[in-house]
This record gives sequence, C-alpha cells and structure tokens, in this order.
Amino acid sequence: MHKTDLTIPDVLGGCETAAAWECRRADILENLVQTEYGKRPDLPYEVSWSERLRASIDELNAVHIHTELTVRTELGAYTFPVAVFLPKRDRKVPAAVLICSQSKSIQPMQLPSVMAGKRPQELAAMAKQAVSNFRTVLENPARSASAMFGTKPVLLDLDSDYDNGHWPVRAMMKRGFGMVGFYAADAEPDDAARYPSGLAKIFGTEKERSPHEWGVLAVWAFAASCVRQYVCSLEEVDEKQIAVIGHSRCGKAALLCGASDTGFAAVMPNGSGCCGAALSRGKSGESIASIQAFFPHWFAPSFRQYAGREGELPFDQHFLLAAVAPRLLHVGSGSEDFWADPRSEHLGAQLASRVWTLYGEDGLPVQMPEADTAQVCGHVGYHLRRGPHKLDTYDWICLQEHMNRVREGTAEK
Ligand code: GTR
Repeated sequence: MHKTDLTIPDVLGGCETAAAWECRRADILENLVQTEYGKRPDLPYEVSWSERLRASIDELNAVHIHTELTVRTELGAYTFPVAVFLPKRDRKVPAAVLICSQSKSIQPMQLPSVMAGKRPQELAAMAKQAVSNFRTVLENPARSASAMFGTKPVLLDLDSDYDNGHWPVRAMMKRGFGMVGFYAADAEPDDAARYPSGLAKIFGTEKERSPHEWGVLAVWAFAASCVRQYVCSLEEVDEKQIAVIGHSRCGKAALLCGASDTGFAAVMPNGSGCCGAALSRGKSGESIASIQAFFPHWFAPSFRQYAGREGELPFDQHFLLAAVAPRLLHVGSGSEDFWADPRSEHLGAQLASRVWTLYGEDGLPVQMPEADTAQVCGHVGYHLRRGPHKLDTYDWICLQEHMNRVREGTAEK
C-alpha cells in the first residue's frame, strides 16, 4: 500500500502551457537520465541492417523477417539479430518493438524465481536482507543475486514461437499489428561482471564508469531506438504508429527509450516497477537500495547516492513517464506483482497524466481500476491484469486497442 504522507515533486513545476512544458521536459530528461540511467558517451554512430530471411508464413497470414542490425562507431561495429512478423494487409500497419527480457537459451538474465508467489512481507524481508548486504553484494552482484534468489529459466524463440504471451505473434497478426523483437541480452548482456561487452563497448565505455555514464538499461533503450530506424524503412509499417514495449527490467528500458526517442508514437512499460513506472517515494517491494544491490550495472554510478534516500531525489518516476507527452503512454501492471507494486505504478501514471491536461486531455482517475480492466483517457492509459509478474497477451491487446482508439479518435479525453 502506498503511503500518503509524502512530499512528491510536482511534475508541472508551474508550467501552464504545452510550450512551457516542452522546455521543462528537455531539462527534466537531461537531469534524470544523467542521474539515474546514465548517458551514452558522445560518439557519432551509424545504424545499418541486412535482412537474412524473408518468408511468408501461411498459417499466420504474415511475413517473417530475420534481420541483423549493425551499429558502427569509430571504435568498432556490433551486430545483433532482430525478428519481425508483419500481418499481410493492403494498408500500412502499426507495430511494436519489444525489448525482450526472455532468452532463447539459458542465460543469467532471469527473473529470480523465489520472488514469484511470495507474500509482501516475505519480499520486504528479502529486500531488507539485500540492503543490509549492500556492500558485500556489490562485490559480486550477479552471483549473489542468483545465490539468494535462484533462477528459473523461461525460454522464448522470437523467430519460431507464435503463442507465447510475452510474444503473442498469432494473436497480434490477427489484429493487424506488426511485431518486432530483439533480445536485450543480445544488445548488451545483463551481467555486471561482463559489462561492457556488447553495444556499450563500441561507445568506449570501460569497466570503471564515470559517474554519469550509461548503465545497461540505457544501452537497451538505445538499441531499441536503433531498431526503430530499421522498422521505419519497412514499407509495410506505418512509421507514425510504432510503439516500444518491454516487461520488467526491459519495461524500465522501454520507458526510458520511449520517453527520450520521440520517433516512437507509443510506449508501454509493463510490470516495470522500481525505476520504471512506479514512484520511488513510498513504494513497497523493491527499492532503490535493493535494486542497486543486485543490479548496479543497470544504472549510472551516480545513482547509488540515492539508495535508501528516495526523498532526496529531485524528481520521481512520474517525471520520466511525463516526458512521453503528448504521445501515447500505456502502463501495465499485474495485480499480484507485489515486488513491482501496482499501486505505485498507477500513482506514477496518474501524476504524470497531469501533463497531458496541458494538451486538452483529462488525465487518469485517482482510483485504480478493477483487475482485468483498462483505464484509457486520451493518450494516457493504465491497465491492471489479474495475476503475477509477467507480460501476457492481455497486456499486448490493451496497448493495441489503446493505439487503435487514439488513431480512430474514439479515446475519451
Ligand atoms: C527483478 C528486479 C526487478 C525486475 C525483474 C525482471 O529481479 O528486481 O526490478 O526488473 O527482475 O526483470 O524480471
């Protein structure tokens, strides 16, 4: 339950017009990215791609493309694969880029399985333990995290799985919605001990990062922006209707990506919790201290100063959510996802939605919706899926229907 006696920084900061907000937005993003996720070293780069396979899949009435995407800087080139499914239609289709947190084979990037099904008190005790272990854990976060939590592999093949809720190709092809996915770990492995070894390496990031240098979440967000450039080149896709979506750690990255890259028309952080859509102040479950105990490589080194000091942050997560305005923001939660804290995710979206009022919309209601219900107010939406921490077909449908309503002009303001 979110505490109510908190001082939460005001996202509008006195802005009364959209023009005033747009100046403030630029400052907010600069400051927030520097402090929390870290910045990409300022090196020129080029993105190119090569389609390795293009095949018609009759059972889906769709085209499957497998592409290799290359990012090049003066320090080298890095290539990772992208899977695409496009429904066959006689018009351009909307599409989403998924930053995929699952893997094709067993890798270290897994949801700690012991968190699943835990009661809030048990999770809180685990977090407390993590915080008290802060120093020790930081020495070898990846090993400590798996030792404390264990791992449960969830495998997904983006090129051949059609019926996985994380990547429901069959259902979305029927709805005329294009799907583009890449494994986050292919862009940059989710392993503190190996960071940097993927995209971050060709930008000159070293093991010892400077205080405001990018962490892995920012690298994944950047990778999704590079993928968007490729998606814009596909003639089957409406380049004004491209969303970015991710779940959990990749929901945080999707939010960062969509907030920063205005080429994305829509953003869905799903189950993104701590350092995603959830307000840090008053949050239950995961905290800024515990997340950095396990995953220090996700953030800028400077963010460590806020471990256990949420109240001192000059912003909160609704500032990042608001940076999506006036584009489409849709936040998804699972009703049993105590670690992410749906109430704090809803509060983040609701407070951020005040910025959309500058564009003539009403903003989200203060009340959370019932489970398995979506709230859609103009370009801002929130839904609460009944169930645990995961990305499921229902979440995808909520995003697709929200985008549809906005496109057809039928979303109430
Ligand atoms: C957890 C982490 C969460 C979330 C999750 C996931 O271990 O504490 O912030 O990102 O992993 O990615 O599934």
